[in-house]
Amino acid sequence: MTSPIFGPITTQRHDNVLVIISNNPPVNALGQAVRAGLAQGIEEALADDSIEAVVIRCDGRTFFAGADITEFGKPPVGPNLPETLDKMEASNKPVVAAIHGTALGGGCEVALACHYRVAVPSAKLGLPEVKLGLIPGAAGTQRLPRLVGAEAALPLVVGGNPISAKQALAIGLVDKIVGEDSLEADAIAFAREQIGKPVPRSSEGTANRDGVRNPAIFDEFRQKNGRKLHGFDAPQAAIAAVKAAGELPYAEGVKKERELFMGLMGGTQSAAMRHYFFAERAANKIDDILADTPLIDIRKVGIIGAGTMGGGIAMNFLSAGIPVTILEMQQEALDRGTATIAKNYDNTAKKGRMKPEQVQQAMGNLSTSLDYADLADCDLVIEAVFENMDVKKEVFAKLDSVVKQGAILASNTSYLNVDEIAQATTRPGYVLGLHFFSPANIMKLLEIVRGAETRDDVLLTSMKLAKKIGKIAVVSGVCPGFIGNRMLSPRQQQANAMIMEGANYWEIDDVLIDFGFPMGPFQMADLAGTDIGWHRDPTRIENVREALCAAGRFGQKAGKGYYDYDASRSRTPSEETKSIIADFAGREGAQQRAISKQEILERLLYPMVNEGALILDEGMAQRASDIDVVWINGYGWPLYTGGPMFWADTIGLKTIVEGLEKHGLPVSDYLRRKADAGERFTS
Ligand code: 3H9
Repeated sequence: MTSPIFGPITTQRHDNVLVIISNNPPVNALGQAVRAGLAQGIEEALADDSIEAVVIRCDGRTFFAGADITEFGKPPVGPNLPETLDKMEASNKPVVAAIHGTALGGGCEVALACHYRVAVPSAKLGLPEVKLGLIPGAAGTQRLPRLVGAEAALPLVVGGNPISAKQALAIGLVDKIVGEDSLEADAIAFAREQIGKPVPRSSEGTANRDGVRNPAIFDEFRQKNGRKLHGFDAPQAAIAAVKAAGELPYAEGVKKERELFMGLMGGTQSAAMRHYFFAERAANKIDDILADTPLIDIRKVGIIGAGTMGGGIAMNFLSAGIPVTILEMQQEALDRGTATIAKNYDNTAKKGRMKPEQVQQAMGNLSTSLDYADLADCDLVIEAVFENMDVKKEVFAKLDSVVKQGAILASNTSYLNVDEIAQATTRPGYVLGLHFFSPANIMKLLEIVRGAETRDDVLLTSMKLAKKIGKIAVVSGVCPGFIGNRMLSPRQQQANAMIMEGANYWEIDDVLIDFGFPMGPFQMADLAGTDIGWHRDPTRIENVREALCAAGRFGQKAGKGYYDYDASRSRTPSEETKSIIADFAGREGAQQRAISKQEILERLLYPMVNEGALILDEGMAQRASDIDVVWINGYGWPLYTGGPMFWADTIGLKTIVEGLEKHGLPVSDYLRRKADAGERFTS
C-alpha cells in the first residue's frame, strides 16, 4: 500500500516495515519538501505500533545526492537537515538506508543518521562539500569519524572524492552489500533482522579514538596534501571539524561544525565554487539547438598527426573504447607516436589507474596508416597537424575527398579561422573545431568551435562525445584564439610590457602564483620552450624571447630559459636574462620604475576581463560562465575565485573600468555599459 505524505515523499508498508521513498528528480536533492516528508515519514513509523523497522530509499537514478544547492543563500525554510536527521537517528525502531547511485553530501549524512546502511555494488558514497567550498553541515563531520575513525574519515571529508560501496564496506560506512537488482527487498529483510536489537547510533560511535590517540594524523594529512589544498579554505575547516570530533563531546562537535559551515557559506570561496558547479553544467547546454536533435553515431575516429597532440587526443577515444586510426606521412613518425601512447598507458597502469587488461583493450583499438583511404569509414576525423592555414586547407580538401559523407571533420587548431578551413571542403556544415589542450589525454577542457555553417547535429554530437571521453566542453565562436587563447593574449602583452618598464619577470610570475595560478607567464614560456615559433636565425633578434633563444636559453628542457633550473627543476632568476631584458629596455628607451604588486595584478587580469566582455558582446561565448569554465579548466585560473568573469563581478565592474583607465588600457563599450548600469556578468 502506497500513501503520499508530503510532495516527493511516499511511504509503503511491508507488514512490519515502513519503506519511505523519495522521488525528487533528477538527483533527489534534499530540498525543503523532501526534508519535511522525511520527518513526517519517521513520525508515521514511530506513531504506528505495528511498524517495527524503517527503510529509506530513493526512486530514480540515485539516493539523495546532497542538500539542494539552489536553496543556498536563500532564507531557510524548516525543517532543516540537521534536525530532520536527529529525529531519524533518535528513533528506537531501526532505520536502514538503502543506497543506490550516489549518496553524496547531505545524502551521505542521511545514511549516517540511519542506524544501518545497505548498498548495491555500483553505489558510491561521499562528502563532496569541499568541492563547493563548504564542509558537511548536517553533522557528517561528527558522525562519520565516530563511525569509521578519523583516519578513514579525513580523506572523505577533506578530499571530497566518493568511494565505492566495497570501500565503504571495508571502512564500516556500509553494513552490507546487497543485490544490484533487489535493493528494496534485501533492505527490508536486513531491517527485519535488526528488530529487537539495540539501535546503533553513529553519533554515539567510539571509532574516533585515533583522533585523540594520534593527533599527528591531522598534520600529516595536511602535509601530504599541501599542494592540492593550497589556497582553499574549506579543506582546512574540514580538518578542524574532524579533529573536533575526536576532542569534543558530540553536541559541542556539532556546534563547531555549524560555526565552520556557516563561516564558509558566507564567504566568497564557496559562492565562487557554487557558481562554478552550475557553470560547468550550463556549459553543456547549447541555447539554440533542440536537445532531441538526432545524433551522429561515432564508432570510429581518425586522427591526423601522431605527435604529442595527436597521440594525446587518440588516447581519449581509445580509453573510452572507441577505435582510432592515426594517420601520418612517415612510418617512423607513426612508430614513435604509437610507442609514446603505449608508454603513457604503461605509466597509467603502473600508478594503478588502469588495469593491464584495460590497457590491452585500448591498445587493441589503435590502428595506424600512411594512406588517407584508410580514414574513409571514420565517423569523425580530427586533424592535429602543424598550425598553418595552407597545410590545414590541404588536409581538409583531402579528407573531404576520401572520408564518407555524413562524417564530421574537425580541426584541433588553437587559433586559426575554422570557417576558412571549412571552405576547403564541399561540406562546411560537417566541419568544426575541437581544440584540445596539452597534454590532451589529461587536460579536461575542450573548446568546441562552432563555424558559421556547422550543423546542429554535428555540434551536439561533439558535445555528447566530449562528455563520453571525460572532457568538459565549452562552445566558442570563430575568432582568433577562440575564448581561452584570445584572453591569454592581452595578459601576455601586459606581462611583456611591464618587464620593459621595470618589473622583474619573476615578480610577475609570483603575483599570479599568489593569486592562485599554478604558474606565471614566464614559467609557462620556459615549460613550453621559448623556441616555439623561433626562426632559428641568431642574427635576427627582435624581442626578448629571440634573444633568449640566441643565447641557448630554450626553457626548462635546456636547463635555462627566463630562469635558471637546477636538476630538480627548481627555478632561480637569471642574471643573463636580467641583462638581456635591461638591454632591450635600454634600446627601446623605456622608462624604468618600480611597479607595485597591485599594479602588476591589475594590468595582468583586468585586460582579460575586458577581452571577456568583448567575447560576450560579439557572441563568441554563449554566457559569461562559459568563459570561467574555460579558464579554470584550461589555464589554471583558481577555482576558488570562480573564474575571470565571476571574479570581476566579485570585485565590481566599476573597479575594473577605473583600473583599466588608470593604467591607460582600453575599456570596451560593453564592459563600460555594464559597469555604469551596476550590472554583473554572471548571475
Ligand atoms: C550538501 O549536501 C551540504 C550538506 O552537507 C549540509 C546541509 C545543511 N542540488 O551533475 P548532473 C542538478 S552540499 C541542486 O548533470 P550527473 C544539476 O545542476 C551538496 N541541484 O548529473 C543538474 O541540473 P540541470 C553536496 C543539483 O548524472 C542536474 O541536477 N552534494 C544538485 O552527471 C543533473 O546533474 C554534491 O555536491 C544538488 N545537490 O551527476 C553533489 N546536484 O539538469 C552534487 C545536481 O538543470 N551533484 N543537481 O543542469 C553531483 O555531483 C552530480 O550532480 C551527481 C550526478 C554525481 C549527483
